[in-house]
Amino acid sequence: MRAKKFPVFAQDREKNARSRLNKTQPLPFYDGMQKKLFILAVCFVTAILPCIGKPKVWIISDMTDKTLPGGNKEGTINDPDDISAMAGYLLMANEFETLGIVVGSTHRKEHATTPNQAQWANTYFGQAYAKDLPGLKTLGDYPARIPFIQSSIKESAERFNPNREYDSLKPYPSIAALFQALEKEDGTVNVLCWGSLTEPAILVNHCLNHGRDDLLKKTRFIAHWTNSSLHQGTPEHPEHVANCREDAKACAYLKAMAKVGLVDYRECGAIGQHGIVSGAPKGKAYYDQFHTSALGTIFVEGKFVFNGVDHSDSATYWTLLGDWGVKLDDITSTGTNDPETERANEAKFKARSHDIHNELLRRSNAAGIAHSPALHD
Ligand SMILES: [Ca+2]
Repeated sequence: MRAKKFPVFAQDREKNARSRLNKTQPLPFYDGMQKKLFILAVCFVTAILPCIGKPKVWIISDMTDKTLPGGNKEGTINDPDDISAMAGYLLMANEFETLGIVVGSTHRKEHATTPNQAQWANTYFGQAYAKDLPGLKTLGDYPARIPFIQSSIKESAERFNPNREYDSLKPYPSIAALFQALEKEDGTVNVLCWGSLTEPAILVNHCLNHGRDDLLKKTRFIAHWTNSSLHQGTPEHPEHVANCREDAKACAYLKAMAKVGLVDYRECGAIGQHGIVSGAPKGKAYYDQFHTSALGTIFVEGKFVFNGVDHSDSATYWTLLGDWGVKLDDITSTGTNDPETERANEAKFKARSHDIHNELLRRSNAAGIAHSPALHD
């Protein structure tokens, strides 16, 4: 029987070479090569580290300019908690690779004639972010800017039609942009859903009709409060919640696709509201501390109610980060949300809510400290 040949490893080759030479003599070739390899490895790690391990994020929000008058409790046509959630996200922006943020993904008819909401967001959040960026950069690798896109359904107020085949994404530039991002990216893209599910549903329909299951395999939807037996919804009708009712057919379609495993859909339930928000520090004195930075100011002024900030949609990105009470593994990928799981996740977020807010405050403080006195307006 022939003796099995084993591969000769680099260290064995070096050992053999050394034994052939004077044992105390250094090996210029190997030592030099090791140094070069070390330098190359350092360069490689330095170049790619900023992107390694950062979750890729696409956000779809129904937020709009809060100064546009309308009929909600705040007298506007905006969803105000999204503004606070977005300010918090921007304070945390070095933790993510942000691919795109869609605003105005809503069915409010008034938006047929309102100004471009991407322009509004790029000014409103963009200016605050730019102002805070020098301070934030002392904490980590924050992107130079964050791109906002206006939703394709903002003017049409269109809802999803499950009987239709969405052959072309041409009429939907914001959905086409997500499709292109999915084509380009290698890893998982996390689509955070903060309002209506029309755009995710059209994307899924389009991918399935074009045999692009490969793109759906890269997509993970993380939605807040599109199902809950405990809050707004009932055990018989957990889908009777605002974010699901906004486009009920889109919501039902996505849940059905998730149930048969065609998409990964993590349903947070109401854990942002009844975990993060309910467990938060209370009182104006605590939140006044955020006013030293531009993003901190937007965070507290977005929706300040019951002595605290409502930023419930933020549950999607705190879950994605996974170190703040609830992690992705705590939520099934099949779009379901049993009451026991929701109750347990609510308690987990509640227990860490002070830590979450203190982390936001730490970042807000760092963001504000670099402001020149002239910028404190
Ligand atoms: Ca919302």
